[in-house]
Amino acid sequence: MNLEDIKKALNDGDINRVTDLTRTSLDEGLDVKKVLDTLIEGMDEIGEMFKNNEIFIPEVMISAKAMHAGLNILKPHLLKSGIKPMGKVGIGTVKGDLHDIGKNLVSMMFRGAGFEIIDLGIDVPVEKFIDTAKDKDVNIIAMSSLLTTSMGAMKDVIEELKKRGLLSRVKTMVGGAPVTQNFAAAIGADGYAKDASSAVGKARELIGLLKRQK
Ligand code: B1M
Repeated sequence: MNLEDIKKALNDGDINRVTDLTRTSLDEGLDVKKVLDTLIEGMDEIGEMFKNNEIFIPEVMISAKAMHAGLNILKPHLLKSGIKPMGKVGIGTVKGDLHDIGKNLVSMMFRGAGFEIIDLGIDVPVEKFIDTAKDKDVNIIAMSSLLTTSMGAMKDVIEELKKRGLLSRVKTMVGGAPVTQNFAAAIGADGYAKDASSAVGKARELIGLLKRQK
């Protein structure tokens, strides 16, 4: 079978077809890593189209669901073949903020790109981010904020991580409509991304940095 068909089905947000094609590709003996790479490339293309305003949030959400369906088929095979996730991310919307659409979109793109995600939800207190960094072996603490009034909580998390000496093992990343690169730099975040697709690139970059530091 042609792996490009999986990308097309992903692009169409056709969950059943992505499921069937992923299953068929494995039945035909294709390498699980190759199938995974195809799904990731497909999702990267969707991210690129989203960035260029060629498609919008609903299409991305549907494709991300299709991506999950494909990944679910691959999961047991990936576990068997010992392929490790790209990295582990603890993500949440900060204290005082209940908006979760953007955070969910970013999570979906992360999952699509092969990251393992711990979704901490919304209105996440500083302590919960800290516990996640401390106990869950995450590589990145990712924070979303949609309100100018809750942005300060990102700084609180970073300062607390610093105080507890955790910044040598986790990178921090921030985003959300009112957040800017300048704000991210001012609060000492390691990374900032404007949207869900650039968030994937930034997370990959941060994981690379972390690996080089170790
Ligand atoms: Co609210 N709200 N809201 N709201 N709401 C905004 C954010 C607002 C801009 C509307 C406005 O006034 N024009 C305004 C904030 C103003 C400000 O602070 N400057 C606002 C307000 C004021 C409020 C309330 C205070 C209203 C009230 O009660 N008086 C209240 C606050 C409640 C609270 O959080 N404590 C409130 C409530 C709500 C609803 C519950 C009704 C609902 C949220 C539902 C939900 O999320 N489940 C809601 C909504 C839907 C919005 C708008 C309309 C849409 C937000 C959204 O989902 N966008 C929003 C106005 C707007 O943006 N047009 C608004 C789509 C989403 C995909 O985009 O989240 O920006 P976004 O995510 C993007 C990027 O920012 C980035 O990637 C995503 C995809 O590309 N990104 C990251 C996000 N997180 C990232 C993390 C990263 C990297 C990138 O790395 C970690």
